[in-house]
Amino acid sequence: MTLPPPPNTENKRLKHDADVAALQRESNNPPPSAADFEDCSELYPVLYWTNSVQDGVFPIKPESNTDHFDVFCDMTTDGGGWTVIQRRSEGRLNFNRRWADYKNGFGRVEGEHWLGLDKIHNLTTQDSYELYVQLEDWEGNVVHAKYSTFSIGDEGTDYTLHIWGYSGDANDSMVYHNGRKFSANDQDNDGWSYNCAQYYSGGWWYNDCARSNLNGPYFHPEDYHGTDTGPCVFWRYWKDTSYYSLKATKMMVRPRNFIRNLRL
Ligand SMILES: [Ca+2]
Repeated sequence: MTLPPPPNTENKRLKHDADVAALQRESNNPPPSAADFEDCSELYPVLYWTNSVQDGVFPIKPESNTDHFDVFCDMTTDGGGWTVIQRRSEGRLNFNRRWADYKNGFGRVEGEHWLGLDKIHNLTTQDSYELYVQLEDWEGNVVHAKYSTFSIGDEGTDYTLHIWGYSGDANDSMVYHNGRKFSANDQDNDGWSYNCAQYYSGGWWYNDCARSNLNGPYFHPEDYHGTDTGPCVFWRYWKDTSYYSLKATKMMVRPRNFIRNLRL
């Protein structure tokens, strides 16, 4: 059973043990896990070798990023190797934010957060990426929507969304936004005469507004009364309505060939 070494650690493996020991003594050298992985999928084999496959926070550095940064890695869902880019789970984090916040990211990666459009762009353009959207309702049901193609352009394109190739059991509610620019409450790039992000609250790739908005306002069931309450965290074609406010959401990405290329 031959395992492919991760990038950079490969070079270090070529050295003799003594050299490795000397390398470890270099105090300014970051640990091999710190900066050498372009995403969670590259980290997955390392965890596998050390019998420590589990979800958690790890530092990564996509090709285009100059520094590494922490992300939450989902190493257990659908084969693992997923880099989480969005998560809602309890409604404590405000998602009604300006463009700059969506660009740079907000929240804490170990909990509710938005990773940031620049980072999502750098991640999803270094290879062919897929997207996994996991949704949970208030009755304990969990469904997913998987897209075989997912990337977003850079800020010069207003982070234009490229998404298609749906599979799953949540029903597609996102290809409607394919080709659309990102909008936030202070930047209207949508196809509506008013500002979708102001109406629906939360940045998204609005078309003529929403068939889905996972960044909408979060409600517990006792506080939500359908159209009387209004926009929420929704995925229209799962519940066949835009007025069911979801309990939990998770969006995550990995290279499309991850499973095929994985030789464990
Ligand atoms: Ca508009």
